[in-house]
Amino acid sequence: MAQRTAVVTGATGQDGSYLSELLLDKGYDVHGMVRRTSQAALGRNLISHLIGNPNFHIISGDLADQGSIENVIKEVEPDEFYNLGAQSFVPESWRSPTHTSDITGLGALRCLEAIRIHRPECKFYQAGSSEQFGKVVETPQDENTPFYPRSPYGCAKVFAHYITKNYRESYDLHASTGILFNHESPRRGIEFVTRKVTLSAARISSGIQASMEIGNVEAKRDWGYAGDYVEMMWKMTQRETPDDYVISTGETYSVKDMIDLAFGRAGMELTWSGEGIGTIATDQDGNVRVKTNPRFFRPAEVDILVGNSEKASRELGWTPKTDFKELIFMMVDNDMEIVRTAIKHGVNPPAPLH
Ligand code: NAP
Ligand code: G4F
Repeated sequence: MAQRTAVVTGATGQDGSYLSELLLDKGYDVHGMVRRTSQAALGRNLISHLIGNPNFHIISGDLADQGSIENVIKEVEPDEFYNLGAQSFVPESWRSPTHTSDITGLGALRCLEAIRIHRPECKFYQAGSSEQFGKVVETPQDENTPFYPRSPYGCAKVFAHYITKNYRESYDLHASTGILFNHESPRRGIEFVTRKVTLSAARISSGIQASMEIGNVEAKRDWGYAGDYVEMMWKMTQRETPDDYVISTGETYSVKDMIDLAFGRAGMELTWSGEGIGTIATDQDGNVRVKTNPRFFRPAEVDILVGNSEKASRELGWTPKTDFKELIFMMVDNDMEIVRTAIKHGVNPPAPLH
């Protein structure tokens, strides 16, 4: 079989880096579509280890720019196209709603248009989100659960979902959406809650930070490991028939549960008191280690997410391999190592943003 070629948008992100590795392992020629402005964003470089691999290429393109995506398609002539690029941080979507709608929503349409015009045989994967379920109307959520997005980000993903389905039905494109529930890893951006917590736990246990400020600790999420989830993206494009699939673990935990696990791993047993914006947690020595700050609460919250991925289990052979505890321990251990190494070399360890 001839070597297959894939384009990955969002290649510099968490999922894009894992998916690029997976496709390279499978023998693909991989083209990571990268926007000009991202070159050295905050020192986060998740794909430096892939540069130099003869089958990995960086190609310039921006989801805001139709022409650039068409050029990518014409130049690469891909067999598969994975649209993982997005403005993916929910709070930022209230601060930049039109930008988020443009990149996260219209960006998907631009990719579909480019494929429809120049490469209709190319298979397309859209990175959908459990944020589409938002203020959930049933629990657990599956492919038939109605959407009720709660943020400009969620609205943009709902648009991307339906436009993908419409291009599938209107033009017979092989276009699928994976409705992925939260998935994390040591490569997670430091603005997302799991990484903010694991990095803070590492910094506090090393004595370089006193406490962590946080938002709503009662919110519940269905958290999985990103390294497990990217394989399902590939499996969707390998199906004879394109379709939409929920990918989730089926278990839900609160932010508070996650903080307890992470801080416990870093040697701090927390006791919680107060509620809402008055919530605090102290360690075994009576030090306040966690306090809430209204700045981290959202204009509208998604209170609980938990997925039912029976369809993916049946049709794609999906079983999550990494459980919640293993995931959080993996992230804390990684951040402890990062903090230790930085201190040893006399440089400032990374600090959580937002
Ligand atoms: P991430 O780490 O935030 O990565 C987002 C990627 O999008 C980055 O590579 C970023 O590039 C790129 N991007 C942003 N604006 C762009 C633009 N204008 N043109 C081209 N690329 C652009 O996100 P992730 O966690 O890997 O998530 C991957 C996808 O899955 C996203 O679409 C996200 O919305 C979706 N999703 C994620 C989860 C999750 O829990 N992780 C769950 C459901 C859905 P820069 O380096 O230039 O910023
Ligand atoms: O980690 P988060 O910022 O992720 P969120 O909003 O669930 O979105 C992530 O998962 C989606 C899939 O469902 C993706 F589509 C999306 O791209 C992204 O990857 O927040 C998780 C929860 C929220 O309920 C938030 O209110 O944690 C709560 N939280 C409490 N304190 C906080 C904080 N979140 C952040 N980021 N920072 C806090 O200080």
